[in-house]
Amino acid sequence: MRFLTAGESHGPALVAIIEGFPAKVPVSREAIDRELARRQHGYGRGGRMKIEQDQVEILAGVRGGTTMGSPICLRLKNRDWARWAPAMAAFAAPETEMVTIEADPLLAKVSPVVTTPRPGHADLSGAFKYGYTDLRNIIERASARETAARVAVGAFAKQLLACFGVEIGSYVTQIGPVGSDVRRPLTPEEQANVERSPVRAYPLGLTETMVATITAAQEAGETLGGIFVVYATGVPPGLGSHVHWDRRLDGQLAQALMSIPGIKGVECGAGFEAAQLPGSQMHDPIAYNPAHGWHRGGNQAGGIEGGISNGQPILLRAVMKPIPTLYQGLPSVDLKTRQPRRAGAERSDLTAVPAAGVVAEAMVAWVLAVAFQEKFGGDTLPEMKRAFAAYREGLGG
Ligand code: EPS
Repeated sequence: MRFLTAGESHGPALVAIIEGFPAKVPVSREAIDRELARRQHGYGRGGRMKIEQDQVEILAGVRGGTTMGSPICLRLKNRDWARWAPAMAAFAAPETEMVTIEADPLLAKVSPVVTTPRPGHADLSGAFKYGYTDLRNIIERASARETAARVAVGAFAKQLLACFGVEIGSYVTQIGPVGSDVRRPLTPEEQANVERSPVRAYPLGLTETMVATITAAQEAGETLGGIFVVYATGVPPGLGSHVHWDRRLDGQLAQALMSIPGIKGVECGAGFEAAQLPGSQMHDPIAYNPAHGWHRGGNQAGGIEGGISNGQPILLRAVMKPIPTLYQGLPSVDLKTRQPRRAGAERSDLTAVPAAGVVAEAMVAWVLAVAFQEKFGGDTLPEMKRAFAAYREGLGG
């Protein structure tokens, strides 16, 4: 199973193709659109989120509300394309006139041609790699707008996993200097409350201070990063493998999270705190009783040992750096003149940590769905379910 996305931030649309997704999985448009709306939400998002109202169009692979086993093709239209068409057209020579942008209190127009790279963005390294002086060619695809397509793909993975009782959630534990160290799966009720927080915070009590910190950052012309937790419950033991480096589930999950724009670090379970713990406090005691089957005395491992899921919830944390587009403009050098020049502003977010948690859920869902299909095989959901039931029975509780 694999997926690809295509699309520029201000092109006509984002598309995704999912290949190898099992047949006969019930899917709903509402479930996909709900995930897309969650990604758009969050105090500190930029003006673009006021323009877009992401809704999925299914072009192939689904019939009558179930998957068909054929490639699934999705499209998300970019409403903003209407303004950008002259600058982004596929065949006509791009217009270099300033583009009037909407929904940004500080910017009225942006230039389609950008020659001063923003420190921290893909601009300069992309310019070196692809040989451009117009950074628009890099910015458009490096934009986190692409993560909308991933969220739509992840919604398919989530719906497959739900058939096996796997649920995935996330919450923000830190924005800038405000935060807590909580890292555990939430109850469905707690997770529902997180969705009501404008910064998707847990503990909920952090919300007000986080919102105030974002507002203060805006006034200071700054941006903020933060930390989120992403978890999966109901994961059976035996996903991933110890036998090869690229089959280790924790390695796959870390790669998937690091692939989200702005992510600079990932932890599994106790993560970096493990450095300070003696072995006796790190490793989760193993217990068994006939009534409850196998269980563990903690989850410092984050649900993965030896690169294999151990039946405990999967628990991951990731840190997102502050958004690299600052209205004050960071020190840089113009690519054409090679003279010092402050990087220009693009419409952007003050912080996108709440949205990054939703994207992380999609990526975790995808990795787990692939691991499920590897373990339980099959071209159809009923085949996977039979293999899953037989495996569960073999585990003996
Ligand atoms: C984003 C869309 C983008 C940005 C943001 C996230 O749209 P626009 O450039 O039109 O405002 O708001 O992207 C970035 C912060 C970035 O650095 O790329 C989205 O859909 O998430």
